Amino acid sequence: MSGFWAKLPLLRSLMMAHPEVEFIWWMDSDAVFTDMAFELPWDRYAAHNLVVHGWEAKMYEEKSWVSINTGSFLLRNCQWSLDLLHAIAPMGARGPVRDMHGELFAKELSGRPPFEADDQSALIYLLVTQRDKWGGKVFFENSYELNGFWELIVDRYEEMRRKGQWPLVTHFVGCKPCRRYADSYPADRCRLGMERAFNFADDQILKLYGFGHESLNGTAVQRVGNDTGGPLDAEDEDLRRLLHPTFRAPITGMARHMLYL
Ligand SMILES: [Mn+2]
Repeated sequence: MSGFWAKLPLLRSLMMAHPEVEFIWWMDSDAVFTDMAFELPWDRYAAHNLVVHGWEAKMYEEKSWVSINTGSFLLRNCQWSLDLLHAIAPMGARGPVRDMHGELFAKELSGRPPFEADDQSALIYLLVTQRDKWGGKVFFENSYELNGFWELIVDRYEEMRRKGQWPLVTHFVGCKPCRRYADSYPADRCRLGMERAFNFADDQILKLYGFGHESLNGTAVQRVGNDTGGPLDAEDEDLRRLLHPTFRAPITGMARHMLYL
């Protein structure tokens, strides 16, 4: 399978090769993590197998083709998920089948332009037409940006940083400057947005070392603190949240001394 459909066989292979892994997190190559301290609310998903960013009513009532986004989602490593991939895959066979399903999705899903079948539309179509079979195990997450649309985010990083509301993922949907799609965004706008997303996330790590970008629009970095020596020693709660849990135990007395060793 090619194009956006390649994720299906890849996910299947990963699930088969890693039975010890409970969840697979799919992230598109045009998506960036922009909150380095966020911890997923795993407990919330205990009874579900697929966690997508989106809105239930927008899918089942409006049948909107952007009711969910398949650029960043969680898939439980279980038979249900293998069955789901198996149910979607036939719609993506390259050639007449994929073209025919593209036309079907354009007719059945609201707002969808008539292009060849894509995995996102196929998933929505499957859920809309077979809700009883699959719907119960799908979690619609919209309490945080499991998938954040870049255009609504990249100009607001400074404001978000002030308010402490960081988007977990910034996804550059539609930034396809090499492909020259009619609906592609200007390459310069995409590139600056990506630069800003990277710098915004990078600053969260650099801060541990006492540095930060002068501006999110450029690569120049400046000193913002004096704690450049031992990031593991960081006192600041926000900084300590960035550490792997293994290193996050309360650092006092002897423990602190041992860390220095
Ligand atoms: Mn993408």
